[in-house]
Amino acid sequence: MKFKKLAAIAATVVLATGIFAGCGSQSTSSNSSSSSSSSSSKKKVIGYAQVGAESGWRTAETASIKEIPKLDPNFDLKFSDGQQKQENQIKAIRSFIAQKVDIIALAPVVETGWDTVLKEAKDAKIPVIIVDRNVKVADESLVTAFLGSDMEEEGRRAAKLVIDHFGKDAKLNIAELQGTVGSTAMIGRQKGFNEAIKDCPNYKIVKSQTGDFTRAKGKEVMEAFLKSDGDKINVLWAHNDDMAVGAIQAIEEYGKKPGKDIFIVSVDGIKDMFQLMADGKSNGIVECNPLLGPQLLETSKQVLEGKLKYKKVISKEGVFTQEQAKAELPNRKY
Ligand code: GYE
Repeated sequence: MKFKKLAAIAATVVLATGIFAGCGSQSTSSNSSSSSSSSSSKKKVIGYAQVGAESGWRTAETASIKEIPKLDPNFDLKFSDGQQKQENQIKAIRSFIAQKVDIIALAPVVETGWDTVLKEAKDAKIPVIIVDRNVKVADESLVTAFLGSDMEEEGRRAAKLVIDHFGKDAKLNIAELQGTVGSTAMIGRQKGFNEAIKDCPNYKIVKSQTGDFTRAKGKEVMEAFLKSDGDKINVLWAHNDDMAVGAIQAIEEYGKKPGKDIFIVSVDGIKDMFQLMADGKSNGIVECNPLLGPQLLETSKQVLEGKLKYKKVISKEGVFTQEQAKAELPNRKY
């Protein structure tokens, strides 16, 4: 009885980005081929319902997922790009069910609205692994495992970069570029940041709007912020790097110096942002790990063998200041 209960409790493990980045091709592929190369059985198929191609982070994640068949020739991948639309992702899942894939992996664009289609997957006895952002479902048995980041923690870390620089008592007017509304990445980062600045009586979020995680919208929204409150804003908090990259262009076009006149923090850690930070145009990056392919492969194997170790695997991620940017740039893998 006790044993059963223990086994049923979802375990959470924290793993280092470095481990995944390093273990990538060699160790994962050699392990797996030795364990199942003798059989001539059919390849296992993972159906991946991706969000879209909205950001540098996403491009890196897609590339990492597409590595799976190279890491382990016993696996095939069916990949669908949802173009940031939930209805496309639902269609993709239904098509994976019809094709009888072995595993469905979903990077959900938003958190809610998945109950029906995930129940269909469960009824078809196809395990579902949620990757990157999370889902909110009434019946937790619809989800076999989750791999991704702690988005609230990322928001808290972004706030800490600001607090460490200015101090708790500074008077700040903060402009916030939100990610896709309703996504875990947006909800969690906003919540974490706002909680962390609660003890800073003079920090004010004066502007807050979504830029949908893209460079183009980040630029457009920042232009509008500057037009109405240009001389007031002294901090930009962007839920991802790409929106910050767009906003930096807008700030320069407006005639201000990004990284100096406006202190900038963002989440992800893509190379372009590290370069801008090394150039003095941004001030802080909270890392978010997109290199989830090797982990998805490993978790899929465990699920298919009935040996799932952890229901939740949270990536371990770093924080970088402007002073660290130059030294870190050559190490970036995405
Ligand atoms: O931060 C952003 C992307 O869900 C963690 O989505 C992901 C976020 C990432 O578009 O750049």
